[in-house]
Amino acid sequence: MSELILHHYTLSPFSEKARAMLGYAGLQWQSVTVAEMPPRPKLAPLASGYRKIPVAQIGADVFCDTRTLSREIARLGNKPELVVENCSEEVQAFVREVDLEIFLASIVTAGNFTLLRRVLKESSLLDLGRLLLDRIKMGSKSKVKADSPREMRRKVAAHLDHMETLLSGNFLFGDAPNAGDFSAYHSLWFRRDLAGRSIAGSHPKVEAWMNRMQAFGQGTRKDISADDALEIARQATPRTLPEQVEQAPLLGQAVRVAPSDYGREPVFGELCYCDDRTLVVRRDDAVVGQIQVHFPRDGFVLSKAD
Ligand SMILES: N[C@@H](CCC(=O)N[C@@H](CS)C(=O)NCC(=O)O)C(=O)O
Repeated sequence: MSELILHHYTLSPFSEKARAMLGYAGLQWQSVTVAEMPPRPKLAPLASGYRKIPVAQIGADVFCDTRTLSREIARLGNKPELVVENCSEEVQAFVREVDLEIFLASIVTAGNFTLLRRVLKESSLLDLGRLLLDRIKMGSKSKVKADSPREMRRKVAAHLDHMETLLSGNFLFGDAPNAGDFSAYHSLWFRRDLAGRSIAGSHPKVEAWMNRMQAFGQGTRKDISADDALEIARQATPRTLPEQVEQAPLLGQAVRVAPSDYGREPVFGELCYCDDRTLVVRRDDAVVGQIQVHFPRDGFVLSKAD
């Protein structure tokens, strides 16, 4: 069993991206199911203010955003192609677009009765109302400019056409999958597998690719409780970080780190490591003791804490 714990929920596309990468890497992992919206009191000591899902944990180290999480999965499963920075410029540009613009357009335009029935299987009507309000509030504070529904539908259709042309081999960028495939997969999973929107007729190669992606499975999952995960963090010591080679301006100082797009709730702590890919913030938490919270550089804003 790897020490990796994934804090996630069933209906979350980015959690599905993480589950799919864990499957591709053939890992055994531990699972904590969290609520679809805050408050998440038992995740809070670990996530430290970061509100997006999924979050991964290895002992007293916490990984926010699937970009940092994928590095851990790549390391544990020896799959360097899962790390976006290890891929070509073309793949990196593709990932930037699909993980943000295409994701938002796919999710916002997916809604239908099939999806409603699926969501109501996981939660009550009252909870669904609360979830919608939560997401409207999150959207209103977002820095990402919202397109009209028509433009979003056009973007999704153009994206599917583009994928169909990319698929001359088994995967989007060749014979083996890489970070680009996993970024494209989760939004289409939401549309096809949750909302029941067929792509087989109009985009047969994309449909066959989705099936190939799903054939990797989700690895071997062992459910543990949120209390178990907290206890694991409490018992652990944060990992030794690589030697700091460049002098970063805020190193050793109290900082604030927050996503630059949506769900911009910040994490406060001491900046203990920084390179061109990663930021690590150290915190002393009343519940779990000392932890290190890891973020990607890309898509996060680092500033001095007020
Ligand atoms: N860039 C983030 C995006 C994560 C994301 O947007 N997650 C959604 C769920 S799929 C979320 O957190 N929604 C708000 C919530 O669940 O509270 C990543 O790669 O992990």
